[in-house]
Amino acid sequence: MTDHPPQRSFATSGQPVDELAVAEIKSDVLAKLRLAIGKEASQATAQDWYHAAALTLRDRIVHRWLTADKESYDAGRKRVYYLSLEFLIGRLFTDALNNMGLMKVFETALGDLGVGLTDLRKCEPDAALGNGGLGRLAACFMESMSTLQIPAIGYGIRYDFGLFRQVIVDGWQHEYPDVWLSFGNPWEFQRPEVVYHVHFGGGVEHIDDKGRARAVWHPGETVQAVAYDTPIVGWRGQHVNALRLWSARSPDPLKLDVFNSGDYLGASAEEARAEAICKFLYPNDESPAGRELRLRQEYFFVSASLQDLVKRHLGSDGQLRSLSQKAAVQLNDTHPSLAVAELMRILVDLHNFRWDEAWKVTVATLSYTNHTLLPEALETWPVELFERLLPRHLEIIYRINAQHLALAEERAPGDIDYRASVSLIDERSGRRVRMGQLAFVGSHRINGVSAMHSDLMKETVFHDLNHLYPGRITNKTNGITFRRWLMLANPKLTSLLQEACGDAIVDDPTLLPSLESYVSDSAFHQKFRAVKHHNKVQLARLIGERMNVRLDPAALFDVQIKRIHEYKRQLLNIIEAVALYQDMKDDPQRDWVPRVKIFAGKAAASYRYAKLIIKLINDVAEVVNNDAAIGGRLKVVFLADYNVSLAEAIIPAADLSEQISTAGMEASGTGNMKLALNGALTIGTLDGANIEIRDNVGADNIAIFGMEAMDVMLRRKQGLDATDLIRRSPRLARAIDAIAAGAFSPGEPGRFEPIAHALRHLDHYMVSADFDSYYEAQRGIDARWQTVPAWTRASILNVARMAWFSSDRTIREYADDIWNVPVGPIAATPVHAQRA
Ligand code: NBG
Repeated sequence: MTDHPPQRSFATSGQPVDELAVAEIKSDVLAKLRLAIGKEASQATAQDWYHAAALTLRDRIVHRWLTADKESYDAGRKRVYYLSLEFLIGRLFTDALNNMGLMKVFETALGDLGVGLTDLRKCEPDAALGNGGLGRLAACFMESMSTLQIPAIGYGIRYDFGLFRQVIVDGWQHEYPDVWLSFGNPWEFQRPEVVYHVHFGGGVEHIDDKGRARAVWHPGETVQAVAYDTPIVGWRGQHVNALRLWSARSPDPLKLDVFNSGDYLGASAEEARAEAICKFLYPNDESPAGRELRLRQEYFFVSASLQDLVKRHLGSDGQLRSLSQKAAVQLNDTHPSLAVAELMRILVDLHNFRWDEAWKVTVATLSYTNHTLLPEALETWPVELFERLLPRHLEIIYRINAQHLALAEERAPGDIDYRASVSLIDERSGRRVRMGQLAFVGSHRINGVSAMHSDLMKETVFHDLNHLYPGRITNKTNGITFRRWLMLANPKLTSLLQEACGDAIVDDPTLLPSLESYVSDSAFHQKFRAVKHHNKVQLARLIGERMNVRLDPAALFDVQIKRIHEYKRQLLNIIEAVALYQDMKDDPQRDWVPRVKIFAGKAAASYRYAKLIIKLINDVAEVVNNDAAIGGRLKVVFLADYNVSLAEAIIPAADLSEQISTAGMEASGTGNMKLALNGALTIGTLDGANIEIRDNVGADNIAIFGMEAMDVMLRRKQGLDATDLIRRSPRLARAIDAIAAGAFSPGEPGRFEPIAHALRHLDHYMVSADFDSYYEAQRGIDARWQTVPAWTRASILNVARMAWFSSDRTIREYADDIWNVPVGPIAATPVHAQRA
């Protein structure tokens, strides 16, 4: 590494460097290199340096961690347990450095050793233990809980392979395993002594225990859950919480007699079956085996986590009646819903609680966050599978359902439809357990993730449950941690904000509005634009290196980065690109605004249509990027393998943020917040948190287009064909015709026929229906871009008015309204909502 000059690129300017501290870090890193890695500096690879530096930093975090843990136990503080099958953490090194206030010291120390921090950072693999928004939200929340000094544990699964690595070959997505642990993981502590048994299968015996009926589960299979802890350090390093991830193994890893008989594979079959549970983030659920594995994952992590927290509670309180006073368990989506039945089982079967008493404790302890209204994402499981895998839990669910349906009968006597709608068992096509309903009934609070989403929950999926349990649904609009998404991702903007609003801005985002006093200051405009330009040059360089496409940093960088899904409508965006391209060819002399359309995102491996959309984007790129007739004024790029680190590179460089989901379908969005905070203007529908972004930044500083949620519902009900609509829009018709005729797939003209067909007929996602409105909004964006001061002004106002979207604000709301836990002394001033 010594041939690379150290790069100094993080927001550390202005901090004086403590020479003593630098010397200490240098000597500690060298000691780690020798003692923990077993190498001399002269032999060390970049990976070795990274590990030595990470371990040096970890030592410093551990001291705070142990202290914080002891203090919170001694004080008898209530603890939050965040149960999530996904934590999309990304890299931790610079995050932890920044929060510990050690960025400058490490940068200097490593620089003296001839090692650049930026290079080192790249040695850390992204921890991609999540799919998208839900998993990333869990990661932001973990950081905010530490920052706000809320004692908390995040519980999840330590997947051997995270979200697949996406490779684009000839425009098509291919999936490869993500081997993130191949070099070891310096952040985690294995806890071999923290092991729980998790059972599956078998049968249930009902016995008479001194006149009291008792259920005894005789399981057929047992798996061990082993804990791995990762410290999550909060801002200013005051508090550290643990992310505890479970790994699965067999209690009987090798059958020696079988091995000795020569059957080597058979000898470790049980081990393989157990380990399958933590092998992949998301087993393909197209096959019954994949679906069963998913349910096994859910129960595995719920059971281990509840055993762990019950043991903690008993350790400090000696009994479980007070559980809800010391523990708040948040269920992140329906994946941990089994916690309702499992906690009941623990209380009733193992701790002799009376049913009613156990139910009170359960409901008071649990709460549930819903992240989507899409029916396919609201999990249900066949009763038959439950019976086989979790027979006792099924009995418990039936009993919960019986009391719940009795209440329904009381509220609406004789109303069979009402009962069917609230029941925990869906009887419509085979009998299935509804996990959303289970989580709802077993929780004292159910929250949506944006104002509109929470309202829609009340009106749609949980309409009847809301009627039965009024007051339980509450809204907690998502947020993002500004430490990662502003300070780390965009050090130049951070420095400028410190200059303009004062250094305290890094502690307190409520100071952001003071930026508004610069909104007409042309000298400030210039600096602000210089920051964006710098970030765009960096991104253009990255894209040039990866994809061999040359981009002009002066062009408008138009960004859509998120999972590829029909409702997110990457299709609308790429069709607009086609129409724009055709218009440019018609009239090449016009002063078209140079635009770069940047896409990134993964499609679920089994989602063929989404993969076809990726192919279409790449095929359009191939034609448009190589057509000299448009003079390079439109470029389309699809960046492969989107992950947290790539997001950190793209977001600071974005001018325009595409948040164009079909209204009513995006629960909240968080990318929309990250992009606006970094000065991108949003073009979006009235969906999810876009609405609250508009309320905060002002309608003049965002481009809203398209149908509203109610119109969408209405149009869907009418089942209208889009043919008429397309006839009235020659521009749309021409774009679809070109795609259908193979203009972008000359080697296989029929390739995109399924897309053309969907657009022309049912148009379920309203791509055709919203096209004209979107196209107009885009031309409005062009016009605004051409008036530089107006654009800059809107961009500054976006930054200035995003304070409310800090995940610290969100976590304060959870703490007050759901968990009933105090927040620590950091940033004690409440963040004011600026909602109009
Ligand atoms: C996603 C929603 C997003 C939302 C995140 C975080 C799921 C199931 N839902 O709109 O689609 O921002 O959750 O709440 O991943």
